[in-house]
Amino acid sequence: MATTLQRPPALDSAPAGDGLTPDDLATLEAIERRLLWLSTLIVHHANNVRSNVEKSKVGGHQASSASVSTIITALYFHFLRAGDRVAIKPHASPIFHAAQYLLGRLDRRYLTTLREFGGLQAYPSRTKDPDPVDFSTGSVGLGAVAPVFAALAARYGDLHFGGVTSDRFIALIGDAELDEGNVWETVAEEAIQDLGNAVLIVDLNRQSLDRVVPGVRAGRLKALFKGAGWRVYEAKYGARLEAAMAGEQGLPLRRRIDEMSNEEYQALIRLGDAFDLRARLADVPEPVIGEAILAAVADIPDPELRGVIGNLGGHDLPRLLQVLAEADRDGGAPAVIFAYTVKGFGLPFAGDPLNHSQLLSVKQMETLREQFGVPEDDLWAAFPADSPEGRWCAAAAARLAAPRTAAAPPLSPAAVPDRLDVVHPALTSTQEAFGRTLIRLADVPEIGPRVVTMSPDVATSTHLAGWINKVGVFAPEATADYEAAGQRMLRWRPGPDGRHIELGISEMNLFMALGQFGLSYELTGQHLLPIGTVYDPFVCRGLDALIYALYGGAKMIFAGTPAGVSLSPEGGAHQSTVTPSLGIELPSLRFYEPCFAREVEWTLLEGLRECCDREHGLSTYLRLSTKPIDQGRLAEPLARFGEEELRRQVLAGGYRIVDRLLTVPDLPAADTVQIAAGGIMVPEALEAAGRLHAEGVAANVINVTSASRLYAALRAARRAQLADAHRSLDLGHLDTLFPAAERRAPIVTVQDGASHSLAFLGSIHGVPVVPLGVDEFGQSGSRADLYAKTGIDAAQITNAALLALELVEG
Ligand SMILES: Cc1ncc(C[n+]2csc(CCOP(=O)(O)OP(=O)(O)O)c2C)c(N)n1
Ligand SMILES: [Mg+2]
Repeated sequence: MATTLQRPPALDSAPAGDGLTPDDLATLEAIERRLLWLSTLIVHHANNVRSNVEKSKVGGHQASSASVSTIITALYFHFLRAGDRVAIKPHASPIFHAAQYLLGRLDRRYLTTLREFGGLQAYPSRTKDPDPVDFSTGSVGLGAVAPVFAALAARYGDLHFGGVTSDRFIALIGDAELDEGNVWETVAEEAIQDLGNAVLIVDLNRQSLDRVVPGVRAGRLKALFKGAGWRVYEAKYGARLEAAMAGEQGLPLRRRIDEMSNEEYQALIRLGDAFDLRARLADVPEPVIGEAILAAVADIPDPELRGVIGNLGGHDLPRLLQVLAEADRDGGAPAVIFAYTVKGFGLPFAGDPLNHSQLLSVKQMETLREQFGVPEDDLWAAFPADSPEGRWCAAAAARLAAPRTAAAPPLSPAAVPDRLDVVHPALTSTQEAFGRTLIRLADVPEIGPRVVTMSPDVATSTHLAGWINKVGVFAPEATADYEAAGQRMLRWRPGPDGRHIELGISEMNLFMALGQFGLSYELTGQHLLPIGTVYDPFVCRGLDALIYALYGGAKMIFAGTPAGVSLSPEGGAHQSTVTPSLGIELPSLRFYEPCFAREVEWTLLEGLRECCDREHGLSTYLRLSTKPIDQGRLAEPLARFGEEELRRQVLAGGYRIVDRLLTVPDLPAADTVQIAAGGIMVPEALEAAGRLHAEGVAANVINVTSASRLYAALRAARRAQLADAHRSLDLGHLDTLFPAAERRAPIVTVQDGASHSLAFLGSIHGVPVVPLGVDEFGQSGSRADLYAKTGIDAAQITNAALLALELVEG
């Protein structure tokens, strides 16, 4: 193993940079050393000191933390100010927490709790970590670009309401995160092009998990960013290496290092022997050039040579501070800084291709402690308050703490009305109802102005045209409407007061944007209510970003529309099947599949209420359809329950749209079958119920408006039973839908989606279920064709009901 990589002695003439004196620099370097020590110790303690009864690997990444030690120092101890929002690459969590500790923002007791239950999370978590984490990270690539969308939310909030609390958004990312396609979807997104306050800092250590990344990739990456209109900066070489490569004499050395592959460079900076190192540097096809390279390094003493050749800009504080200041000053477009670093910097395995999960041995830790001058009896020591470092940390903490703009309180859920009384035609779809409801929503005091819609190039086909005509499209500056003269269905008027954000066709970007707008209150002090639309099958295309948003605690609404095979002629590539299961299973998400226009209105308003409850509110998924529904079918249940009660039941997950006691009270309860239909399958279920009645069979039809709420009720009931065996079973709303008196009635479930999604209903009372749904890929055809083919038409629902009754009798 190579010995510890040392920083070369500074040049006497080195400029301290950004107004810093050489003493300041020495203080910052001392802070950096302590950060490096603490982050290494945090991982060491979790793996080698803390008791580990299960004997399982704990993990943690010493090398990844070390790689960003200088960047973290530059950011938290000099560059950052109050309100700045920062994403930290997942594997740098230990050094992030070490910095928070030195800044007094993390209690010392947490330093021994990395990856422990209730302790520091493996990767930075907004919701679970005890210190101020702005963006959760972990799945590489997602946290990397979240700040860009947060910057967009800040821009939007500022232009509409003024006074955001945060105006700089920074991501410190691993270079291998740039392998993830979603990063490039963000980089190329038109909507973020002029966000001069978004900065990505790439920790360019040329290593990923398994290997040194082959070739000289940085040039290609820079060109990609540049081509997409980003500002590109680099902190490539440190002052010592720059000095060696300066002028005519240094040119051969510069060329040699610039053109060298990543693999060769990594091997070079790990060579312990200066003689070998010189020989390898000079090992080029043309001897004359080799001689010139040797001449360029001739004055560098042997003990310093490796440090000079490995002296990269990402470990050179003055260079880093200078480039950060430039990126901050220039503005106009998002910026990327390529900071060249060494993975494992300052640790024995620096630059080792296999250092990702390597840990220092107990002996190596002891050597490091001595080298860094950490007191033996106080391994976790912060700096004394009256030391230069202690004073520096206190000043940095004060700078980060001073709020610049006070945030107004968020909107209250009480500001959301219960109803909007939108007038709908007698025959309309849930998707159309959604569009109409939004238009009315625009005028609701307090709430309406805070609603912002977004869509990945499907605004018109998801029925946002009316809303867009009313509220306009968001753009930082008004642009000319060249089509203004003509009569048009859609007026596209981009300007700073527009309330719809149009994104390119990237469902990833949709959910990234929804997620960050859904945290706008926490991240920018302005409360926004984001509503997105996306074709339902393509929810899966943005699923990772959706999960990321929910994991980070975002509160948002999205409509997956159109959904299912009901979309008919559009064909299999556009017909969703598995999405109801996602709606049921994703944490922090409420899923509704309304059937009638009024139900769309009620569920959308409930979703907004959730967005206003910043503490306990959840996100909301409306699965909508283009299938025309006869709204007259709602009249009877509306009259029977009364609006308030019907609304309550819709929000609780469903209601009996046909109740056998009312329709066929004389038929025996023993012959009853339950037909539970997910949202828009209600018309077919009603027709089947009519046929069954005609055959002397009693059927209830349950309009399942929210499978996720019904499943949550069942789970809660079972958990309560588990917790207290003596308590009587409380099924909550399920008891209204599936009352004890009918507990033997079998169930037919009907879903325009995977049949599995409603099959759980049988376990409420332990009865047979015949689950109908779409379990194959779709195709073009009429709705009748596809319902018949997939077995969800009225005839097959009727047959399934008869089978279900046989299963009970048998
Ligand atoms: C989406 C995703 N895939 C895979 C991983 C596993 N993984 C963790 S770190 C890593 C390599 C990261 O390399 P880089 O971003 O360059 O960071 P470094 O280790 O160099 O600090 C991988 C593949 C992950 N965390 N997320
Ligand atoms: Mg890397």
